[in-house]
Amino acid sequence: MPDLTAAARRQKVHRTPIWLMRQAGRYLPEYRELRAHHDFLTMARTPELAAQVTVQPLRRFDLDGAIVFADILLPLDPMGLGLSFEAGEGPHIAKAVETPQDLARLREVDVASDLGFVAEAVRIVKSQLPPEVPVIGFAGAPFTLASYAVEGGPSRDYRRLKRFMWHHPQAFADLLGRLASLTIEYLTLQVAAGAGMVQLFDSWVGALSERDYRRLVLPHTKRILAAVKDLGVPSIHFAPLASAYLATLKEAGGDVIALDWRPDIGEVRRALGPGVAVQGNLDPLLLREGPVREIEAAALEIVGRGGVFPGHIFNLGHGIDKDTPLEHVAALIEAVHRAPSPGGIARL
Ligand code: 1CP
Repeated sequence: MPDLTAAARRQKVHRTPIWLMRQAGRYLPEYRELRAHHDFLTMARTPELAAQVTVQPLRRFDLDGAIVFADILLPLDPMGLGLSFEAGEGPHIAKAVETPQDLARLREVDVASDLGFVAEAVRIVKSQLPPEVPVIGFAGAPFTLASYAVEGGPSRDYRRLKRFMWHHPQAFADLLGRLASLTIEYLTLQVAAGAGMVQLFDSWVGALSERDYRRLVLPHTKRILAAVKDLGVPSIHFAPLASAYLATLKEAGGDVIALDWRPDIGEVRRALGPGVAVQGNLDPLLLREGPVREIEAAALEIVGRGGVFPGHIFNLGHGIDKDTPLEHVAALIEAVHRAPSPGGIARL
């Protein structure tokens, strides 16, 4: 079994596996070169280009997994919300959900035809990589997807979404329920195409109180992660800033909980116990700024503290910054692979 999936299942590994969120992206000159000729959505929707970008970081670095090049927002477009990416401004949703009545106009997505290009990219990548490097499929979680659907783009405080949630709890539940059903079908499609594990990105859910998270979001996340379990692949649940209520996140049922860079990974593992794996948790800004000896020292400590039980996947606490020097990435991967881990590793 590849080290990445073994770690997700809390089994012994040869060395601590590492991959980086946003590893296929703008810090790579070969990505920028390709991107100069194609807009982002064209790249994501053309399987050959998406596959090429997915394997770019693997050609350079000894990474343990390949995350398919796509975006969590892609499913919103076939729902009829109108997705575009404006240069330098991030995503834009043209037909945002403003009232409960707006839910009636949302289209039923047929994942095989509307999002089949992602499955095709997974198939191509899988055929190009050795079996010890799994393809990581992914999707946005319902709350984070709903944040774009309701806010119309990035938001500082999610005020519209929270207002919608508190004033129209039934419509909010309907919206999250629809997004959860779509996400289950979308992840099923990616696994059928060859994804060996999946990550669910709930990037902005940490804006919620524990109370609202538990009442209004957790049931939907639970349903998705249970469905992924039935597919037979491990799941990673990324909910940065929600580490304020880690025990509640654990109830969602993912095999791996992904941490941002704030909590001490050793304390988190002791609090959660040996029954769940953990991913993380280097500060992406440290990887960008360096110096290399500080990156290496932090990596060594994270591997040591994260490895108190089997089941640690090394990653950053959030996506890699576009201005990160390539030498820093290379040094980090080497340091993680070399580092001794107390409980997680048997040199097989
Ligand atoms: O200009 C460009 O080249 C586009 C930049 C870009 C890239 C490279 C965007 C726009 N998306 C992506 C790819 C992407 N997005 C991947 C590919 C695989 C990899 O990790 O290498 C993944 C997993 C995502 C996931 C994603 N998209 C998230 C969740 C992860 C996170 O950072 O929390 C979110 C929130 C998005 C939305 C999105 N897409 C793009 C941008 C700039 C954003 C964020 C906008 C915002 O701040 O709200």
